[in-house]
Formats: sequence, C-alpha cells, structure tokens
Amino acid sequence: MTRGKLILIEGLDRTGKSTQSEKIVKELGDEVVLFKFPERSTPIGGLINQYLTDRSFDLPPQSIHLLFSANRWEVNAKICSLLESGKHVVLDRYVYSGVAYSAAKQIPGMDISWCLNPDKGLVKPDLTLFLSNQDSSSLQDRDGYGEERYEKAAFQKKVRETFFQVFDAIPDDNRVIVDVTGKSIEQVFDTIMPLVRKVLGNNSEDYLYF
Ligand code: Z5A
Ligand code: MG
Repeated sequence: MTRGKLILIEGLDRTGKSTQSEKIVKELGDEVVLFKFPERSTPIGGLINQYLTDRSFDLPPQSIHLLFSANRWEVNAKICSLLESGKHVVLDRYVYSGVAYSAAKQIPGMDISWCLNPDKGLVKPDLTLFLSNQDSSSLQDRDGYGEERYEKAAFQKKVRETFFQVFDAIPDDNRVIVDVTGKSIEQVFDTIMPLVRKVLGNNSEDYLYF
C-alpha cells in the first residue's frame, strides 16, 4: 500500500488557513484526516489554550514554546499511523508557526535554530502551502480578530518577517507561497486544490523529517 501524504496549510494570521483546510477535507472526503495545531483538546493543548485566551495565565516564552512543540509530539504517533495506513493528513499550522511565533519574540538565545530543535524528527510535509497577504490590516476586520494573545498588529508584523527568515533557514522544496491578497475563499481554493491533487498523485514512499 502507498503511504498517505502530509499536506500542511500554513500562513499569516487570519489568512484563511482553517477555512481552506476544511474545504480540502470536504472535497476529498474519507481519504483525508484533518489536524489543527494547537490541538487544544489534549492535556498540553488545554494549557496552551489557557495561555492564549487568559492574559492572567502567563508562562516564560521558552516554556510556552516547548509546550507548542510537545503538543505536536502528543499527536505525532496518530498522524504517522494514519499515513502508514494510506490516509492523507491535512495540517492546519505546524512546525513553521511554532518557530516563527516564538522567534518573533526576539528573546536572547531563542533564535530560529533553538526554536526548531524540539521539533526535529517530526515528519516534514509533502506539500506546504503558505497563505500570505501583502498587508494584514484588512484581515483585522475578519471575525474574532484581536481576542487572543498574539493578535496585535505590531507583533503580527514581526511574525510576518520572521516567517520568511524561517523559510531561509529551513530549506524545503515542497513549500509554495500562495498570495491570497484580494482573493475570495473560492479563488484561493481554486489555486491550491490542483497543487494538493498533484501531490496526492505522487507515489513517493520516503518520509522527510524536520
Ligand atoms: N501558535 C504558536 O505560537 N506556536 C505554534 O506552534 C502554533 C501556533 C501551532 C492560535 O492559532 C495561535 O497559536 C496563533 C499562532 C500560535 N496566534 N496568532 N495570532 P490558531 O491556529 O488557533 O489561530 P486561529 O484563531 O485559528 O486564527 P488563524 O488560524 O490565524 O485564522 P485562519 O485559520 O487563518 O483564518 P480562518 O479562520 O479560516 O478565517 C478567518 C475569517 O476570515 C473567517 O470569518 C473566514 O470566513 C474569513 N475568510 C477566510 N478566507 C477569506 C477570504 N479569502 N476572503 C474573505 N474572508 C475570508
Ligand atoms: Mg485557524
């Protein structure tokens, strides 16, 4: 049996990652399973959710970084066994968000290499679609923006710059930057779906790892 493929939807804040991930899964049906990070339903995910939504619950930046990574490791065995069983897996955020949001805090010692270390050994996606927009100001009007800890314009600007530094630091031939500026949900979907189908059609068996 051919192993399933790992498809990652990454991107800047409120660029439609969850919307597009859900549309891909709806389009492909039973052959695909969706995971969203942070996975807030696990023990570690509960702590992350509290950190993001409750400003009185603070943690050192190093600790919350390690929790985000530990949250991916919590779910890793399940993802790997699905891939082995031939199911495709779609991820809504993953390692790149983990490194970019933490490194953007610019804490001494917490550089990109430090931030990537705890994620080393996780499976690298067969396709990463990075949803990017030229200016995030219009996205702040989208539902729910500003409710969580990192949803501040100045920090998002830093995160945007850091994502591109992370891409320079982590080579990945299977990563595509998709400009969603001014595009409707359907237009973005029509851009990414052919890329997804192409990867699902590959019969490569080897896994890549961060
Ligand atoms: N974080 C971290 O620090 N470290 C890590 O390791 C990980 C994450 C994994 C919570 O993540 C925070 O955790 C996040 C990064 C950090 N902090 N921030 N900022 P999350 O994934 O749970 O965040 P979220 O609340 O789901 O927001 P999001 O993912 O940024 O949004 P989105 O998924 O990209 O957008 P959406 O929910 O699909 O769409 C938002 C709205 O826009 C919705 O009303 C849509 O209908 C609408 N929409 C979507 N696309 C369009 C288009 N094309 N046109 C018009 N309207 C649209
Ligand atoms: Mg989302």
